[in-house]
Amino acid sequence: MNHASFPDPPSRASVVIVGGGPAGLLLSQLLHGEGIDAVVLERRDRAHVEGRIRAGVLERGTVQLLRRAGVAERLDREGLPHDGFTLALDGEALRVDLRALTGAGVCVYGQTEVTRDLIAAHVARGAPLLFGAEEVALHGLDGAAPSVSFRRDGVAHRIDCDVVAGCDGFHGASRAAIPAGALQLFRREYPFGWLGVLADVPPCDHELIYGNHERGFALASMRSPTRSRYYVQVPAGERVEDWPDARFWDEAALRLGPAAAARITRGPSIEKSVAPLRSFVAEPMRHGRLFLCGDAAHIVPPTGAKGLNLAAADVAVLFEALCAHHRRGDESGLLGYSDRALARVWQAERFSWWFTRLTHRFPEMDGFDRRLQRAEVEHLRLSEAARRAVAESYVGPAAP
Ligand code: RFL
Ligand code: PHB
Repeated sequence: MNHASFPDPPSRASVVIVGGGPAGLLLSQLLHGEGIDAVVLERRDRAHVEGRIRAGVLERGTVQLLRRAGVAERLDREGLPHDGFTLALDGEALRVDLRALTGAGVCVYGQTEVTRDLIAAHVARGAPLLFGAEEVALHGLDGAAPSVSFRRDGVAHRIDCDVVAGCDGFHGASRAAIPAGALQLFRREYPFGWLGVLADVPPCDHELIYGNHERGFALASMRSPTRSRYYVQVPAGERVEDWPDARFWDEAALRLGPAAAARITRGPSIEKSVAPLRSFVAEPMRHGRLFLCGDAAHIVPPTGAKGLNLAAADVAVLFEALCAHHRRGDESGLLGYSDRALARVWQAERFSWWFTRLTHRFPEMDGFDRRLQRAEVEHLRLSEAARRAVAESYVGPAAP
């Protein structure tokens, strides 16, 4: 693969960022804006990174951070402001009015678009974003002079730095570079995944619908007024080939209930994939000079739409700490990074776990559990305080 359109690696940088997903790209963009030199090392090529379909809901804090990074021009034009969402249990709908309950809403704008905007900004500025960086290895994390080595187009490179930001996702090299004894891992695997379909059809509603049906969870989401994203819960290990479009649409319509089903426009899928569901946290999120951000440190099931927003929240905390370190030699923010980030992470873990339990069908569930799910939704219907608590978690904290 020829990656020659991007610059040759420097031999030194203040910050080496491993991973060019949203966390790594956003951190790099913010640092360059403050005149702090950073290099992003991304294993895959640009087309692959820009083609991944993932999250769709941005919290207000994430939108504000993207504005601060100077990459929100298209987001502000094309992002869809949402003031609420609907919970549909066995066809009965309950709307959670985010705006009335919290004074805030969320923005629907695909992670794919966020990533494209960030890459375009890097290219426009000529910032070092190196695709095709293979065999990334981290060195000297315990000392004051860490470095990162890698191969690109068959050539070996090494970059010396002050700090390494591990933004390389759940399967990356950064977390794996921390000695096992130095990390505590917390995890929950769920016995199901989400089968997602993207289609160029108008959404069935102007807001998202989270459906809980006897046969399992379904979600009606969107990317634009002409592009829809739907999901249905499937058993772990399900194969996409077993889900021709007609089967998918039948299942989504059934689970979302008759009112939504009547408004669903079917069309050929342009993307179809299964994502596993898990909850995962690695503590602490710092080891010496390595700072983990985003999926490298934690995973939430997508139900609460928190994965991308948590990655952005980590980046906000690390960025602030790196600025203080760079400008004033103040290390306190870096030393406190893990505790500060984890406080937010566990709030999102709690909400995502709770929302998943409320809306999914677990294999071991019996009539008692099902009645509890119904009672929980009824509780939300009856109690504005309960709805407000859900709405506050969904829109996320106000940016500091
Ligand atoms: P990412 O996006 O995984 O980016 C990590 C980047 O690091 C690269 N990389 C390496 N680079 C160099 N050397 C290595 N050894 C490397 N190993 C990996 C990868 O190629 C990649 O470019 O992590 P980041 O930046 O922390 O961003 C987090 C979000 O992407 C993630 O939380 C969400 O997308 C999670 N998620 C979803 N979240 C939602 O809120 N709603 C969703 O609908 C939703 N759907 C999803 C998802 C995550 C998925 N994954 C990870 C399988 C659907 C899927 C399929
Ligand atoms: C999506 O549009 O991909 C999406 C929306 C809300 C979620 C998860 C995924 O909770």
